[in-house]
Amino acid sequence: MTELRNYNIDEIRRMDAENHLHPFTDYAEMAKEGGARIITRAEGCYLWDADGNRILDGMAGLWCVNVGYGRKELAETAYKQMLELPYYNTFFKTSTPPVAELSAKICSHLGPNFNRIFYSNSGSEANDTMFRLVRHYWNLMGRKTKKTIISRENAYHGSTVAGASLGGMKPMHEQADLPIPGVEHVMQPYWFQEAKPGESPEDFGVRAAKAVEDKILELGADNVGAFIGEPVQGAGGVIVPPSTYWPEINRICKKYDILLVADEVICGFGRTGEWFGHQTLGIEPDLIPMAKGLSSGYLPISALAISDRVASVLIEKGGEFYHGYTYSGHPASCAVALNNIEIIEREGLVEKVKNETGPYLAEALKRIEDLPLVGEVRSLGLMGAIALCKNKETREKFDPVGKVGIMCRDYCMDHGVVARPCGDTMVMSPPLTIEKPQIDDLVNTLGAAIEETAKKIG
Ligand code: PXG
Repeated sequence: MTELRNYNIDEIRRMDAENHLHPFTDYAEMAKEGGARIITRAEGCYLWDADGNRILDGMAGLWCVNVGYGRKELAETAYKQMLELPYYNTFFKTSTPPVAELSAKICSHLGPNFNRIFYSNSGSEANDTMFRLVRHYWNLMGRKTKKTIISRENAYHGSTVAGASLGGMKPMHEQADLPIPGVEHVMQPYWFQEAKPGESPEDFGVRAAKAVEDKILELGADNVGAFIGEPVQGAGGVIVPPSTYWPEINRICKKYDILLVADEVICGFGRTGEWFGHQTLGIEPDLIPMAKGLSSGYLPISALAISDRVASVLIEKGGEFYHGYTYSGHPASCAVALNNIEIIEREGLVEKVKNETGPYLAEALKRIEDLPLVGEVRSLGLMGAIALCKNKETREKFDPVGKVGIMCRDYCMDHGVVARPCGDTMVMSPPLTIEKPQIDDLVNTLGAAIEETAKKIG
């Protein structure tokens, strides 16, 4: 194996500043602040930057490095697979061993209704696949008007045209004249911010689900093909819906014959304390986009799990499905994803989240609940959030939204911890390998950041 490369960091900084456009970045602002922080290596739950700082990664990259950094085993698997067969496609009635094995492995964690997997390279592409499959399915069923997909405000489903349309992020829509026709949004099940005074979480959950039913009735059930939701909204701010929400959504989708899509891109592969978020929350999906934790980010890969209900129609009536990507079922990505799942199994990481670290994170968050600015703490498994607000009683938001979150983030970074602000909600999603002392570190640093920020803004 080759030695680690010796970088000329000043050159790297210059090339990054002059030749790279970053995703989701205000370019002028980044230039003003002196460019990007260069990350050079990682191990376990820690990153190191070019200046030698060690940083606890409370976000597992972008919610994805579930097995933690530095897994030699995954690198060796990629190396061996690349030597043996670096690439071959799965288009024209060909396949490869890793893609077949991975498909069976994913299905083994999904229960008896799911026996088919379609591959792509990112969560966005998995959702694009879902989008096209929903339309194709209802065409095959002879119900050609059943095409609109209902999603939620403040949802995140990716950055492609379909993904961003399905998402409910207003600034993304405005920038690109989205959503495209055939996508509608309803309220999100965010009790802390959207409940009426005195409304219980349970009543609110039913009301938020009823918004879906009202939309179906407004559009006509014959025009609605699917409903999509993240089991727990991730990028929207780790929004754990009330217990009444998903059972109602199950009932409504069944009643109006609407496909239920559980976007597991963040919640999948142990994050919520079960293999999948829909299992934790009792959701009965027909289609499941997944990515991130599927390979723990070691190589790009995503998938759409297709229930027998949909797959049987596709297979029996479908003819050719004119959809796929050059890298659908990429052998190296599949081999690494398979090995990644084996690590999660072997190390009992799902059980660890459920029984040990998930409850520990919840307790740790409870300890900082009474700090100034903290409106609500919430978590499920190893997804956590601290919602900050101007007034704890009225839950009034800061104006403008986001500045306080950035102050907290910057404090954390200066103190060796990555935490992510979603507006003024601080979220965390560490590797599933995180241990209790590191959880204390993460939450204590966030607590200190909040106290410091409260002092600064008076
Ligand atoms: N669905 C969900 C639920 C996601 O969270 C996607 C789809 C799209 O996946 P790709 O692989 O196309 O990015 C996501 C991605 C953040 C952040 O800062 C969140 C995501 C991606 C990048 C940043 O919270 N989620």
